[in-house]
Amino acid sequence: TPGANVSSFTQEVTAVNAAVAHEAYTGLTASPKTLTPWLFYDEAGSHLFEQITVLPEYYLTRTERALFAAHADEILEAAGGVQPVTLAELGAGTATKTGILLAAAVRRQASVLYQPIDVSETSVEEARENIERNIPGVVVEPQVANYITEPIRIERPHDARVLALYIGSSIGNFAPDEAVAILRNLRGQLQVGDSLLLGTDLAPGGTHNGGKSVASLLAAYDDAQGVTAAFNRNVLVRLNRELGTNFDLDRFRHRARWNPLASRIEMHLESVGPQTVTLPAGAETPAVPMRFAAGETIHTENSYKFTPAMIAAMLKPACFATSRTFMDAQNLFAVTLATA
Ligand code: AVJ
Repeated sequence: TPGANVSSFTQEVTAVNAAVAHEAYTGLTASPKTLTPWLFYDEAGSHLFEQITVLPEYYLTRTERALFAAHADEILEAAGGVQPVTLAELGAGTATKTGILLAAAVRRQASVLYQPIDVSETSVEEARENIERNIPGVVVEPQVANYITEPIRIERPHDARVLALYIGSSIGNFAPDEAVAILRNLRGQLQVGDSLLLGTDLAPGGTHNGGKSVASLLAAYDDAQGVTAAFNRNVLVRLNRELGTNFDLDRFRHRARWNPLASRIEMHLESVGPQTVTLPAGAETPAVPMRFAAGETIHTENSYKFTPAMIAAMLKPACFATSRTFMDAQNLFAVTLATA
């Protein structure tokens, strides 16, 4: 009935609001102040991220796409062999790069089931439209889920082998122990013979790496056009709109830092002076005045950068065996194929 639809929509919206309120309250009353990166991806933030992926400084997306283009057939051959495959993607977004792999899959079998899983309903619907329009033979079954907090289910039509995709350096948002937990959880859905394709950004310096300096890495997270700055600040726009906070956007600066000990880029929003921002009372939380000292930051994102040893150290405890690693000529980015 229409009534049932309205109420399930309302429940969903309420659940998202509650999660946003919870994250804002716990993160902003902590010391140091933090916000979780999934808060970036409202409609405006998802759009800004799409813009980031085509920036000249942001080499990640185009480098990974080139690796897919060069090795798609090899990847599908290794993942499928004589059996059909189904592709399931964690954090699929709009799935712009996945098309290359799906096109390779439909060259090998008449029909391919593609299962994109993402928190953003608008993104997976866009993925479905693009893929079904452009790649005949692919059937898209989107799943709207937070793969960190909610169980996922992967379908296996006609005993197909699963090729799970966790690409785009999405895993880089998580600390090493969380990353292993995510991979273990995924491994629990897979059977022996299934595969994982993992996309990771590579660390600067080091013997594995000729082509990446800390400066070029920082530029990828602090671009000349200010798109990444807008993406970072958008989280404050979102909190102002959804929770009624009164962040003054002109009083927080975008900062990107390289943390060599943790091997990660950190994004922060830095208070330009002393100021107080109010977080209004929520259902279960009182109104809180948040005081910022000059130069104090909200830590909004970690983006881990890997060495080959770090990639192996993440896959092994999750019970995946590395079968192939593909890197570009400059060793900017790695795509690792592993078997369950
Ligand atoms: C979507 C997590 C892979 O870490 O490079 C881009 C997000 N943040 N610019 C990344 C992001 C700033 C991106 N990931």
